[in-house]
Amino acid sequence: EYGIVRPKGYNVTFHTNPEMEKHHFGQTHPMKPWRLTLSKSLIMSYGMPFAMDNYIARAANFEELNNYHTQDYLDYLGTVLPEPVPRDVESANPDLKFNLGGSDCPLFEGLYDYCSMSAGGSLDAARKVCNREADIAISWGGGLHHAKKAEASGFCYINDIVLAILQLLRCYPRVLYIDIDVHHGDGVEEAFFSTDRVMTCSFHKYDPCNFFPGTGALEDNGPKNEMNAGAHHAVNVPLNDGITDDQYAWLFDSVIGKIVETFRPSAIALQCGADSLAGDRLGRFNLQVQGHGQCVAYCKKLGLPMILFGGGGYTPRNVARAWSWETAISLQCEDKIDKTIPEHTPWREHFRQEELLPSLEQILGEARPNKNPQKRIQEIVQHVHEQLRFVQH
Ligand code: ZLV
Ligand code: CA
Ligand code: ZN
Repeated sequence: EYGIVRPKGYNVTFHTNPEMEKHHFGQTHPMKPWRLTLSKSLIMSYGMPFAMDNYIARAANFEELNNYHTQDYLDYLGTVLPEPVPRDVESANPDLKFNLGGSDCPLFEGLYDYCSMSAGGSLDAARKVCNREADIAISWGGGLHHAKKAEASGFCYINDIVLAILQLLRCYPRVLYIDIDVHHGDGVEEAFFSTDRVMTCSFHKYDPCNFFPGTGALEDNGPKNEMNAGAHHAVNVPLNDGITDDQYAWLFDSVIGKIVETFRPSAIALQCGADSLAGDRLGRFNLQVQGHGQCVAYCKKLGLPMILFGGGGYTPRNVARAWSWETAISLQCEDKIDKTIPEHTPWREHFRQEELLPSLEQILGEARPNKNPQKRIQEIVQHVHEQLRFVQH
């Protein structure tokens, strides 16, 4: 009815699991799997599923998770039970096993199922990109970039991105990982620290003492030892509060443009954490749906096979806006989309602001003061260009 048709000459696959969305981290926890339901319902109300191949993500099995995570960690993750009385402060128990059960990574009902479904969706996406059934594969339930080999971290238990990239490496010589979540993509950087087959690039709010996880300085570019293949293959773009669409777009294009020129990736893995949007409950940036989506549009234009992952995003209505818009960009139907949210959209009132009609683009909320001087933005680009002189593929 909206005239959204399959894009000519290429294919998009969409991987979700409605069971995943039913899990709860706890009343006060900012991570709300329900945002995935809200996103999908908006994508559906625009008629986008007609233009792509939709798959129910299967749960990843032990063997698949074990391709990165240790047996010990997975065994424990599969058997721990939610605490009958929730602990609210880490200080009550400073030595959590595998960092599980604290307030960032609580134990909840069905935790293992939730993790294996998130990983399953991203692995399915990677396989579709590998066997050329998808040019773009979307896994909004993935993007959990902080999880370590044998440790949970920052709301992430299983690193679905690492698992998906490992899959891509079976069919593509070089993979570029890009991370536009407001937090540093430390888990993915760490996993591929010593290889020159993956370049990681994270844009994030950086304040070592006051903002999680505190890593990702401009000068942290991989192993310091030049003999290590991974040297120079980690790109970090540390930012301050309040960065705007224009600055971000310029930075993104300059940095990614140079990386593509020197590293010459054969596939892209793009983590689209929506906590970099203005008005996010945990975020600090001022990005609009437009600016966030511009990153996806830029990558799509490169014409390389690509996976889109979700990630952070703590103001569910804005998460749904961004990921719907980015699904539309993937389907090349941006121009056919009515920016007023369709009448029949479930929870439509959620998107209404003041007396205005509910809009796909408009994010309400006080703009944060921009603490990123243009001079610093230029220095960052300068540093990245110098770093990439060491990279030639
Ligand atoms: O978006 O948390 O600051 C991908 C992602 O990148 C911390 N955690 C750590 C360091 C010491 N703790 C504090 C413990 C926090 C307790 C629970 C919250 C509860 C309510 C509101 C906010 C938070 C919170 N936690 C805000 N920031 C944190 C970070 C973790 C951020 C993870 C981002 C995940 C999905
Ligand atoms: Ca990031
Ligand atoms: Zn985040």
